Amino acid sequence: MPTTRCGTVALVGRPNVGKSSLLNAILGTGLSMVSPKAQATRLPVTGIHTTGHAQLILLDLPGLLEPGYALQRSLRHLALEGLRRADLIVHLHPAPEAPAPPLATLIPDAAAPLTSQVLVVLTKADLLDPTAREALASSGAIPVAVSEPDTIAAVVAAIAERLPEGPFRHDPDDIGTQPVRFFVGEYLREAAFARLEEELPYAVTVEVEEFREDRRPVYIRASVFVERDSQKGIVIGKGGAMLKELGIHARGRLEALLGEPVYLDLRVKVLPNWRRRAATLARFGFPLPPDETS
Ligand SMILES: Nc1nc2c(ncn2[C@@H]2O[C@H](COP(=O)(O)OP(=O)(O)OP(=O)(O)O)[C@@H](O)[C@H]2O)c(=O)[nH]1
Ligand SMILES: [Mg+2]
Repeated sequence: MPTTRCGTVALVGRPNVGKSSLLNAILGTGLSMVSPKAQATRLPVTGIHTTGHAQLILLDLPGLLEPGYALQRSLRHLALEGLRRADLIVHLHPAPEAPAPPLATLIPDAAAPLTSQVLVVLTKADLLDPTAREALASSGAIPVAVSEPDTIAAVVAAIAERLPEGPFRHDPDDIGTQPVRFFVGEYLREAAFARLEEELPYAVTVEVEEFREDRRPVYIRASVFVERDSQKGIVIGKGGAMLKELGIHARGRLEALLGEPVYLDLRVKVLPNWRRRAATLARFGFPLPPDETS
């Protein structure tokens, strides 16, 4: 029997460097939400990629940033936790801003030094001109561009050879571990990031109230929360037009994931300051660091 390798791989870096895009490119499907706006990923998304004798359990983590308010402190806490439980850390940094700084400069608050190996990947390499690209190749760094399958294959190979030996932990056909229910909120937020401006997408969160997979179409009832009445008006839009657009986007993404038609029943509700309050963060599944919960 050939040796198999399997391990947890944390995708880390500043917001917007291309972590979710790399996960999707490796999986060959748009599982994780992507946005040109920073701080898109909140709860970590797990993707599984099995190739030959290696199984990569990839954690797409929130971007590391200096937190301002409670939700951001939760996201940083989630990212640090993901880092700690990884067998391998992939530090993503944009190629046009190479070289990457040492990962330690991004996490001066990590409670203990990281023991996992770190692999540096330089993203968005397609944005470099050919001379800069050549200089990068000779530096030994791993450049990647989501539009270039060869570079994705090279990253997968570099990750696979660094994983510990061990049996697969998931069915090789699985691509993720989270229920479709989780992605209802993700794809609604993806639409909000694409269609709403400035601070508004950051004020959006989603709660799924009913998920009936036994019905055709699959029936999903969810509330879209914002922080103020004025935001509620914008999310609903003139005659409900904006909410309809958000729903159409999310429905399309969910139907692709489920392979079934979906009916999405949406309401918009106001929950003042939900991003800054421990109780509302807990309700939406965002843990605060231990020093804030005591
Ligand atoms: N040109 C180019 N753009 C890319 C590439 N990879 C990602 N992007 C773009 O970079 C932006 C951010 O991508 P994401 O994958 O959402 O970045 P992220 O690191 O997950 O961001 P957060 O979740 O906010 O931390 C999006 O507009 C992507 O389309 C790439 O290889 N080339
Ligand atoms: Mg992301």
